[in-house]
Amino acid sequence: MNKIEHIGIAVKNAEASVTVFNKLFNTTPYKTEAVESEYVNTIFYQIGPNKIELLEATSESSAIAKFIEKKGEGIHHIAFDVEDIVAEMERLKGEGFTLLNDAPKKGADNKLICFVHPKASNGVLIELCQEIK
Ligand code: CMX
Repeated sequence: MNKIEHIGIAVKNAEASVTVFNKLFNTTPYKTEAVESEYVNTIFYQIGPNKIELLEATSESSAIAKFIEKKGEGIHHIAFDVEDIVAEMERLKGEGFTLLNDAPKKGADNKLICFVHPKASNGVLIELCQEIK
């Protein structure tokens, strides 16, 4: 794994949260993108070398809606940049981690992604991200 690619924060209401995070970061999002396959709206901030992704559910069946219902708003996942997502998935599988996708899928912000179940990583949901070149 190369570095943290972004940190995902689950929010109930994107519009209200953007008002807050704009003030906190003293900047505005560089991108918003709906990821229909995940039933989420995503909002990205660039803070120096770091990225923060706000996630708002667009359906009750979204993982974000379920997360907020169970745990409330807050940090949802940590995403790591990887060079070769397929190789990294194979490596993690071999180490006994449970992958939540059999194959990489298209995520927000031009990435191939795969999630790793939080039960295998001390309750932290991990996302692997490979930039689509
Ligand atoms: N971080 C830590 N723990 C989490 C979690 C998260 N983000 N989401 C759920 N959990 C917990 C649940 O609370 C549950 O805990 P308990 O067993 O103590 O009750 C446990 O993980 C397992 O829950 P589950 O019932 O097996 O599964 P859920 O229906 O809660 O789904 C998960 C959990 C991670 C499998 C599901 O959310 C998933 O597949 N996530 C990957 C996809 C995703 O998160 N998409 C949204 C973001 C998309 C994007 O970034 O673009």
